[in-house]
Amino acid sequence: MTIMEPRNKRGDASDGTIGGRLSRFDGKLKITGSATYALEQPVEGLAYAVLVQSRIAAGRVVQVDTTRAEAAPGTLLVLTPDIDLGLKVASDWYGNRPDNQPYHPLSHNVSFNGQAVAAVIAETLEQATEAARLVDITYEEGPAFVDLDDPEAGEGKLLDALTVSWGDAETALAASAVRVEAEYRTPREYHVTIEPHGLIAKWDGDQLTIWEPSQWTHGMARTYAEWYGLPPENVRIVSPFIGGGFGSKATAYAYGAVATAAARKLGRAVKLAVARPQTFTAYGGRAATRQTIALGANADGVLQSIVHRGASETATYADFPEQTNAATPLMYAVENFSAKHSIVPVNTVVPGALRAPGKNPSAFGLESAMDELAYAVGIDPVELRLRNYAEADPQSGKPWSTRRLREALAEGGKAFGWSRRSFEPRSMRDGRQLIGWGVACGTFPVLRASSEALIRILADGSVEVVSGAIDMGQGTYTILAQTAAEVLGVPVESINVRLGDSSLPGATVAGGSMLAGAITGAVHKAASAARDELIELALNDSASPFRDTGANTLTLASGRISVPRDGGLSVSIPELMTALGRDSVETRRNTLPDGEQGPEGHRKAWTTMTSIKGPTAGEFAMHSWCAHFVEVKVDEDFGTVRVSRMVSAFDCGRIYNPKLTESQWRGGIIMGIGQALLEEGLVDPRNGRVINNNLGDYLVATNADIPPIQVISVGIPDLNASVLGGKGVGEVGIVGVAPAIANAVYHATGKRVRDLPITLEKLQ
Ligand code: MCN
Ligand code: MOS
Repeated sequence: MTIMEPRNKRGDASDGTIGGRLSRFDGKLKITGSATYALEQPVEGLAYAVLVQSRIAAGRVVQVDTTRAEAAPGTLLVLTPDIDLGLKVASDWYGNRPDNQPYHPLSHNVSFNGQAVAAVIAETLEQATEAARLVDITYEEGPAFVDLDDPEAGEGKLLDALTVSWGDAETALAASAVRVEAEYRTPREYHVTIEPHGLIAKWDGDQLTIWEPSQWTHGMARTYAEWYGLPPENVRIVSPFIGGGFGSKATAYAYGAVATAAARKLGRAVKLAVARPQTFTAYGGRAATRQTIALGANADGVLQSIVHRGASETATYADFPEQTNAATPLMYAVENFSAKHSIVPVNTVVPGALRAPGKNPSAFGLESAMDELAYAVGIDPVELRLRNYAEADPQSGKPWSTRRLREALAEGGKAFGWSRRSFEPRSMRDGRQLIGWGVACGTFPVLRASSEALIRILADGSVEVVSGAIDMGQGTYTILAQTAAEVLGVPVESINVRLGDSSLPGATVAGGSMLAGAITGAVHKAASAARDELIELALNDSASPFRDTGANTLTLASGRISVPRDGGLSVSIPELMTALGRDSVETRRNTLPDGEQGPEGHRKAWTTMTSIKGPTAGEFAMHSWCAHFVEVKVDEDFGTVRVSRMVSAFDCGRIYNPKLTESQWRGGIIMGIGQALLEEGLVDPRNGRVINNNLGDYLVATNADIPPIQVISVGIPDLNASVLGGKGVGEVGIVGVAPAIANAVYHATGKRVRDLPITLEKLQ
């Protein structure tokens, strides 16, 4: 899908380059309803699939009686675990694949309440919904653990790869003059994207087309292809617009296998919309976590030791660690350190990545603990953080590539008015409202991956930018147009960006806050090559009007090619293309390292996580940083907490589009406010069912919960982090918000809430 309307009325040419504050090109299409989402694709002859989810937490499906469902009007097919779908297990994110193992998305083994166990396909959605109700399933129930704290679930599995230690943490802790130790907890949390999940699947022979919202068209296409034993190019994922993903739309799930298998069996296109309640178990949200942090410091608050023990829940059938010690070793200089993380299998769908996985709960623990230490020592929480400032990465020992966290604390604190804060809890009030001011820091690693892009300069002077990367609202369309406009010297209005299709050039996942860096790098490279080629043609082609100018160099600006001297020849791109007799100049470039060239290397790079480089892969430690300053008002009588003001300062390197970046930061902060005060997946202890599985009962922050949020950029270009000097933006905003709020609530009330969300009963 080409965004045909990149016309930003306020945008002039200078605004259209990198650093310009353009509005999102897709914004108007989305809010006016003209963006066609996956499930709105007009596909002929659709049949409708509805999932049947298990009602027990653990056990076996012993019998599925489909008689009543099959007899219902409109039923075309009922899929059960007894019907062989002929699928094979696909490889994991790193491309590892067990040999020839069969895969059935509807299993006899039930590992969690809400697991897909059957599906009905019918002529209409209503008929399929009714027939799904008539599928009679007999279960044999087994024992289930539904809670991270179930004593039967045990201590879990210690993950050696997540153990971090240096010095002698236990001894140094025992010898420390000041010690604080506490347990911090976060509940199950969910993505609740406004666009729910689902797909339309259509087979043409052995070609499979899937319209499905996707954070990673190439990665998801690989999974589908492997399920069906097809060459990768036979599967096409189409995903031009996405109504939010937050980590939940990066992989293909069981329901995708159900819909594609049903479409193949029926020889008809099938639409499967995962209903909102089903989204709570059709894929995993953020795992519940608990962690104990002990900080040892001297009397001046200088850290001597950190001892950290954390655990997160996982599924009984697969592992996903929500790493509680992801931020702990990075934030502060400390000579003695020990952190371990375990996963505890319970009967849940396997948890998944949700905006800033790991870093988020990790920062909740550490940044709450630092506030506790500030009060134990009796020094200001900002001052405490500065006294323990890490001048290099304490874990890897490498220098920071850039780390402007000191500046973030200074600028954020200044804008907030932190110096006017009184230290004592319960010392600030506004009538019956207790006022509290809290601070906390956050971080997110710079991950790097390769991508590919195609640039086409057309005869009419317009330019196409083409990639299989996606835009789920974060701004990819817009920043790629800005990148191409800058390199090619054409107005941003004449650039069309085409994204969201696995048949287009390869791109890494829109995850780990790395897509912007990866794909602007590829577009920059392809556009530079296109510019060079155009100038080369202008200088050397026998039909070029520049042949007689004697020029040996030309410039490309404002859509014109010119001899760079006063009065020198200047022609527009269309004039030149006409003279040259060309329809287009086309370049395709990738940013793969040499070892990953060749078709297999390409495929691996785009479709697996193997080529992703971590924050310390090179000479430096590279991360984004932030400092959040929060004011809360707590009603003394009712215990209700409102966030009344926020200032957050960020170091994300160079910012490609400040307007979009500010939205990203605010979006993360708003999710953080919801996490701090509202969000909590509630599980019925009797049967493992997610009770609040809808937008009415699973509370997320709404406009009324959100105060003015000032965001400040303190970053400087970091050319180690990416070609254009930017670091990741999309996730860091949420990291540290919840502890900043918890710290503000402590300052307001004198009550330390260590388990999220901070609800009024915890303040009684
Ligand atoms: N950007 C910038 N300058 C930079 C880096 C980024 O201007 N130096 C801006 C650009 O507008 C870019 C956006 O920030 O499009 C995000 O860039 P980046 O940090 O690279 O993140 P990704 O493009 O990889 O997007 C994924 C990231 C993640 S992992 C989650 S989770 C998340 C997020 O983005 N989910 C989102 N932001 C979201 N925003 C929306 N609207 N919806 C989601 O589901
Ligand atoms: Mo983001 S949770 O890495 O998609």
